[in-house]
Amino acid sequence: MNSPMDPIVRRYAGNPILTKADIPYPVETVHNAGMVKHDGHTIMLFRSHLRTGRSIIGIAESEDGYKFNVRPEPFITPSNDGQFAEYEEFGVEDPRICKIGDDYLIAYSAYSRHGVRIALARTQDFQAIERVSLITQADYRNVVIFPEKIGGRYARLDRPHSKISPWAIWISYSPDLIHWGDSEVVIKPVPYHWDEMKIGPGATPIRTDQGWLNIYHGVFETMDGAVYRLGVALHDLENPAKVIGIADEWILQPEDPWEVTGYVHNVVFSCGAIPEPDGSLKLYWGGADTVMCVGTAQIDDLVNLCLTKPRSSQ
Ligand code: BMA
Repeated sequence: MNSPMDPIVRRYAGNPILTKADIPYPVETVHNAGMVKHDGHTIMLFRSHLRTGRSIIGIAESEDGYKFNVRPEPFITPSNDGQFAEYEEFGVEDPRICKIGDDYLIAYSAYSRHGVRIALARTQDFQAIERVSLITQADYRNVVIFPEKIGGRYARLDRPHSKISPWAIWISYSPDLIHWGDSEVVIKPVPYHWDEMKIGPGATPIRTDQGWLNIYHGVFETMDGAVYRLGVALHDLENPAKVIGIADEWILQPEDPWEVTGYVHNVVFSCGAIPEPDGSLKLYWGGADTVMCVGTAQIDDLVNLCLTKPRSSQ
């Protein structure tokens, strides 16, 4: 349990844990990594900007979740084949990983002259990768798939891009990972609040006894540009469209020098967190779209924040 003086997310003293200096091929950034445990190792799929300004996805592995070894080759680069080539022309970004059965599903942003869509790929071993489908139209970002079927269907949170209403978090369902529907909005930004400009799902939802823990990002526009922070919400286990509570306060904001300054200033952005058997959580985030960082939190503390200090407006 954290005391009122402790931060709810404790930054690792060795941050940043991965930078462009660690990558054995030329890149300018290392950030917004999807995370999962596979065969006892922690897998990190991280985004990097090339010097063209376009992004690719690399892979690193770790025994302890802090020290990562980067593979010599990137893991996902824009496809040269058919439909995927058309929609990945400008790059692949921000992967989220979900383990379901023996499959690891990787949902990532596919950028092209047609906008940004979400592509879904599948692997069982983080060696071979198979592209499954493009699962949204343009413009969508931030798809996280729940790590188990709910009511017999796959479920996901996502964030359509809309200029009419503030960018909000939606839920959709699918029988087969290809066709998605029954969509509805589940969390909206709150006016004059740290997430007022836009919000989006971050880490793959984490099952707790009290509900699905959703670590999301929220953006606030200032005179000096946007500030990206992280917050938490709790969704009903059987019906995740029902939000039990959304913490009023953010859980992490840009504070370290490599979060405040970099490729994009004032950004902490998460695409993955790993729950540990002892009830703790390793939360990973990109700092200033430039480096990867990690911190720890108690899952109970995050759940309690949603339950005991919720926003008044949902
Ligand atoms: C969002 C996405 C993220 C990025 C963030 C801050 O729109 O592009 O990949 O981390 O902006 O630049």
